[in-house]
Amino acid sequence: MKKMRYLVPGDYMADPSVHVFNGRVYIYPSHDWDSGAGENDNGDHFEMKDYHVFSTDDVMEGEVVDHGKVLDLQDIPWAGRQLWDCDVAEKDGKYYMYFPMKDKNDVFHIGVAVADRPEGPFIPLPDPMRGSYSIDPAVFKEGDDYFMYFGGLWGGQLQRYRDNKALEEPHLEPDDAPAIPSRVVRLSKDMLQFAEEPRPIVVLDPATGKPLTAGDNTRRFFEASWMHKYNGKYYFSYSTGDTHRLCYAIGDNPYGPFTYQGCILTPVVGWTTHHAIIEHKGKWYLFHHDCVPSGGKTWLRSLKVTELEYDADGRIITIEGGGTGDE
Ligand code: FUB
Repeated sequence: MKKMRYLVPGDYMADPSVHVFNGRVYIYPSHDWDSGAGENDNGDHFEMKDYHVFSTDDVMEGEVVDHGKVLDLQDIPWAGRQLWDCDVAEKDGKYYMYFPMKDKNDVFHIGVAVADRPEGPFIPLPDPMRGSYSIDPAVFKEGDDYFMYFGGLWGGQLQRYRDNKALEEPHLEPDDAPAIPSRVVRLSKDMLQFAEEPRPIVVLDPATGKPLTAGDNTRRFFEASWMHKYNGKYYFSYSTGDTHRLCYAIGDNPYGPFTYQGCILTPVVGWTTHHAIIEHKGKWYLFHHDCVPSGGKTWLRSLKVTELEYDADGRIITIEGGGTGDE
């Protein structure tokens, strides 16, 4: 049985984004709470309203420090509701938090908040990033460039956009059409805007060389993008949403295309699954969440970590999540 650790047993934290800054591991989760909102496919039950930051110098055994509340929805000028999965990037000693939130018209955009230290506090900009939409930003640094991966279906609103334009009618593609893709965009030098039009992330079927289809819901992208690099290859990983798996695909550069490889984590207890992968002190870790401590309440998720391993060919060894996918 693989060793798993719950990182914040006293509270409900989900959607981890994790980075090593100045040699220390910093964790940026969503902060779940029991708002009483009814559960639906729109995700109204995820009514989060603030962020905390956590840090540790030893992922499996060390003390996990709660740096307290670092950003509150009521301090964000364009706020409507729902602070979902955020991420943080460092450039020239400043820390940039990217967070998805619905505006006053209930449309998701991605905002930026800036801090002088990785543990915040983060000061929000008055407006969201121009041209931003949907959810789940994850930022990856490559040389002097920073790439943001983002997007999520259903409640994450990605089906409302095509070619970066809002559609009159949201479209979920027919089963045999290419799946709706995650997006990637290079950030501007000041880290506050997109430097280009977002591009689709294409995940190819290794057997046919063609994009995965919308009906292939045990393998196609749904939400929760993450990017990491291993042995010179780019590993794009994501949740399959309604089939509750974390999967990955490998490419030769940050834009892709990526070729589908397999499952990182089988379903956990709870509907959503979400993750971050980092290396620290020579070991690799998978941060994720499940709903075991809340007794299966899908809107009250708990942060977990376990070691992640590769085989000799660079394939990630699948980890059992402990759920069935039917919870
Ligand atoms: O936490 C709200 C949403 O649930 C996230 O944005 C998704 O990735 C899923 O984990």
